[in-house]
Amino acid sequence: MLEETFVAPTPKQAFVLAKQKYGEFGSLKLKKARQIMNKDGDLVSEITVEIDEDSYLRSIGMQLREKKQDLPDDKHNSVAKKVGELFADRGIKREWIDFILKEVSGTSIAKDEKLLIAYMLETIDDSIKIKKENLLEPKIVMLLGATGVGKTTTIAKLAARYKYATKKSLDVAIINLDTFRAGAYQQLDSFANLLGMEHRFVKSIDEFCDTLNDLAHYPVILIDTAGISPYDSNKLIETIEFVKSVKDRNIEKSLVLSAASKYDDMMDIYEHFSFIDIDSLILTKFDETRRVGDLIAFLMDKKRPVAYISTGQQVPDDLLPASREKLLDYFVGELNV
Ligand SMILES: Nc1nc2c(ncn2[C@@H]2O[C@H](COP(=O)(O)OP(=O)(O)OP(=O)(O)O)[C@@H](O)[C@H]2O)c(=O)[nH]1
Ligand SMILES: [Mg+2]
Repeated sequence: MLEETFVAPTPKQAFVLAKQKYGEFGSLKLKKARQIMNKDGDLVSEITVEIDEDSYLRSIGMQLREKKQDLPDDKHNSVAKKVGELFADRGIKREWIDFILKEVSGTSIAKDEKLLIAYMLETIDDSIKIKKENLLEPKIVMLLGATGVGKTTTIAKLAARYKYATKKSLDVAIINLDTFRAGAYQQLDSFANLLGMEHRFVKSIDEFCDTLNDLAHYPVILIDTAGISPYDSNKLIETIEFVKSVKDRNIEKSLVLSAASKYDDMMDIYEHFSFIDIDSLILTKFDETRRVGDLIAFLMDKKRPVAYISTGQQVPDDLLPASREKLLDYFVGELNV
């Protein structure tokens, strides 16, 4: 038996989600239901259902073969070992792999290489969170991250998306808090001029609050910040002060990370920014790497929703709303299966 958790506003809606996924393939058994607090402080319902192996296999479109072929144990172990190593070599954490292998141990999934890979990919897919794009919703978004990851370029791409990607076209203003880097003003100013957008350069907290008030009539405000390396506490403290100074407006804080970074570096950066509640992630430089296993492992650990994927330097084209399919596509390409 396999278990899966579904979350929705009510237990009934959560069960409907489970039925949508597995219901047509067999009966579902409810194992647990509880109320949990989501990140926005709302009470939501979480249910855990038990799915039998056949229903699971059918739901992922696999042909059922002879159930429980009596393969010798060493055959079963060698499939699990091979698939385990395949994922471990691509950066997926050993504890997670062992947990999954234990979960499927003794079932027909564990005896078939393709099925086991499909099962592991499906489980990874389930644990990656996506933030759905809404180009019609007014918002203030602040981009944060290490130096050179692509914050400013992404601000320009986002600004162009809000302004030109839908008929409704929300007016965009840009605030630049990067007081550290020479040339930071000019870089964003030339984008803003090109796109015909308001651009303000702000040097102090008072100025920041005044500017937000001044620009209150803009439905979308994008805020660029200075690149902060994990060892630069001064810049981090200044940026935290900027964030904490705004009490009456909701700012979405989005951490920009390079997809080419190593797992430990991503964890360090994420921890470094942990004083600022990060709401979403923007992943850049997908065009510069063929190895996204570290990134996938990081996303599975931190469970922060991914909002966008950047695939190159071109403004505005090289920015995509994030999707699980896209992220998994990169990873499957790397698995070479
Ligand atoms: N290949 C590639 N290059 C990118 C991508 N996004 C941004 N860049 C490039 O990365 C470099 C740095 O981009 P910026 O947008 O200035 O990065 P930043 O995070 O604002 O940098 P700082 O403000 O100095 O911290 C530029 O040459 C961009 O063109 C991407 O998705 N792929
Ligand atoms: Mg910048």
